[in-house]
Amino acid sequence: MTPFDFFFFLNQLKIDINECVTNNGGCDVNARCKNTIGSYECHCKPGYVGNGISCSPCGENEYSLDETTCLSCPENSTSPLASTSIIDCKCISFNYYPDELTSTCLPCSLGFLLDDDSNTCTSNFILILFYFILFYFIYLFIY
Ligand SMILES: [Ca+2]
Repeated sequence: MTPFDFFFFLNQLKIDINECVTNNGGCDVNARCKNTIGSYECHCKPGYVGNGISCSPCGENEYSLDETTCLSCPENSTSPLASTSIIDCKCISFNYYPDELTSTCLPCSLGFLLDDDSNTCTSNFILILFYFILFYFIYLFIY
């Protein structure tokens, strides 16, 4: 048996060290260590990007579907650090609702207020009255 044959024999036995057992295999704390035969791999967790040895969270207004790219949330929406889905992007400001057609956040129309469910705008009588009086006085002021 030559040395080559011996190593071939060892390889056939699939003798492997599980590097992931100690110190997460040297992967980032925000990475998953995957043991393989003869080696190991580091993959950043969802919401984080990097090479696995070093992983950074996607920022506010961003989310990631894989470990390579942070994607931007739709216009007028924001998300917590290390978000993993576009669902984590919530409308940013007062009176903005999520519009399914454009997949963005749009402001409620004049005289409409955002419902408690944060999904729909409903006409508001007091607000309409307020705008009516306001425009009336602007009209009186101008003419
Ligand atoms: Ca291994």
